Amino acid sequence: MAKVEHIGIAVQNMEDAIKTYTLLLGVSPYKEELVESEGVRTVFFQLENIKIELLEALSTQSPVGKFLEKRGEGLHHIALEPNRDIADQHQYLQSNTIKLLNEKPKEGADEKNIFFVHPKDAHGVLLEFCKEQ
Ligand code: CMX
Repeated sequence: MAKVEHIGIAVQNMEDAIKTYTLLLGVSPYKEELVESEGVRTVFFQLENIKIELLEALSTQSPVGKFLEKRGEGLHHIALEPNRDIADQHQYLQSNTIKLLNEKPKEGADEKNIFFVHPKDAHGVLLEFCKEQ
């Protein structure tokens, strides 16, 4: 069975968001990472069985930059960890005509291989699939 690995939240100002989420979650972030290929600065909080990822855009033209401009701050994506290999999961969904946003899994934040499903093919939710490299 797949599990929810993390939830991504788009924020305008990372410093403000870190303060807020440190207070709300009762834990400090364990990792900060720039993911140039996605145009994003990420900060992760580890909870008991899920992570929260804060996302700040590196540019207005990046996916998170466009999201913030169009929809404002808030829930950006849900990341699922499949129980099968990430490449097998990609192939399985592709063969079932789900619109994927990456031709194949690629390196993402937090030492994971990742790919995204278009929100139009997931009833309005951007889904990420991720698995440890
Ligand atoms: N959640 C739900 N819907 C979303 C969305 C999101 N995060 N981002 C965009 N949409 C919606 C848009 O509102 C739009 O809906 P309407 O047609 O009803 O207006 C639709 O999806 C298409 O959006 P668009 O404006 O045509 O396309 P964009 O250029 O904004 O691209 C998307 C949208 C999802 C294809 C793009 O953001 C993408 O490729 N995302 C995957 C990569 C990514 O998000 N990386 C950042 C996170 C990296 C990390 O976690 O480390």
